Amino acid sequence: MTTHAATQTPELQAFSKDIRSLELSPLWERTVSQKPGTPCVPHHWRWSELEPLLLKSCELIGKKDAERRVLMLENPTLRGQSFIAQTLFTGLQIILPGEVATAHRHTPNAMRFVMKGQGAYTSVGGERSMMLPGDFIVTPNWSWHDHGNIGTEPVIWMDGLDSAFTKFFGATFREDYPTETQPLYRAEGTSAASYGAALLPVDFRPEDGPSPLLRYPYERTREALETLVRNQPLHRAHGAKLRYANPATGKHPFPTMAAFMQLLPRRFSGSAYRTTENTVFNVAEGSGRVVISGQTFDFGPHDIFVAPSWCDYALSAHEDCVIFTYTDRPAQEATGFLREEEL
Ligand code: GTQ
Ligand code: FE2
Repeated sequence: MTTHAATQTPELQAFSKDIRSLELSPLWERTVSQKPGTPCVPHHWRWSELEPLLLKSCELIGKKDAERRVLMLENPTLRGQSFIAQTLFTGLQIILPGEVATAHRHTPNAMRFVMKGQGAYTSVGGERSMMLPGDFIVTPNWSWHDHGNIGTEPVIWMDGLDSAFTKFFGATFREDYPTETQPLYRAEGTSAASYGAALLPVDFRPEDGPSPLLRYPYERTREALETLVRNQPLHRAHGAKLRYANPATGKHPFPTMAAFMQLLPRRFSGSAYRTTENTVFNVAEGSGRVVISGQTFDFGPHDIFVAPSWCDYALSAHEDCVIFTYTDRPAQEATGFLREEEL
């Protein structure tokens, strides 16, 4: 890299100092990084530590104390700032039997990845969807949403939001719904019937934006990957990997966030890869190892780890692994910033 250090004459020093009082700064003295990557670091959260803490939080925080019982996963470099990487929010939400997480809406888009427990539902835009482990669920921005647990066990899921984008743009808005839950005016399964069978309503005109399909059931994702692993060569770095698509457009489920599921067969040893995407991993099944920027993390089911932009990573599987990921890829594709390489 070339740097053009200006000769520091007394006159130039005085000049640089003087202009500061006018809120000006000389580009030739700037120190901000002009390289890929961010100050964020790779990090691993173990389920064995997360689950007891989530259960403990239920004793300490009642549903009346918090509209959502969520533990945020923060990058060690972003303490107190709510984000797991510069562009992504990750929270773990727990809801006990009988509880309701009241209806609201906000400009950030949200996704859920269900980790443990049955009996919870989410209502989005007048339609209720049950949430089963491994399901990927879409909450389009500005749509009313409330959650509830009508089962008999705690339910835990991961929330992924693009609130870093709304914060960056100064475009964060939120509203409470006037009542605890929203009225339901579409039968459960309507979104799946309309958009989830590789069919579309006859008068439907696709529009860019979040996916109209609200729930992507794990069963179908798992089966698709299983078939591909048996019948197709594996990608050197990613094994068998599929991306969740907006069925109306073929694009990503959100304008800002992409989501993926991959299957790494037992003993798979992936090659190294890096991308300018910030990537959050959630292990649906299996155990293995990931090396991110030289740091080794041995992971098991429900562990979460983050690979910030341009950190190289390599995945390997001790047993069959199914791994959910989400990233800021669509935003980087739209801007032309995205770069990736196999190493
Ligand atoms: O469930 O609506 O983790 O609004 C953060 C913000 C969850 C939610 C989060 C939210 C929600
Ligand atoms: Fe929300």
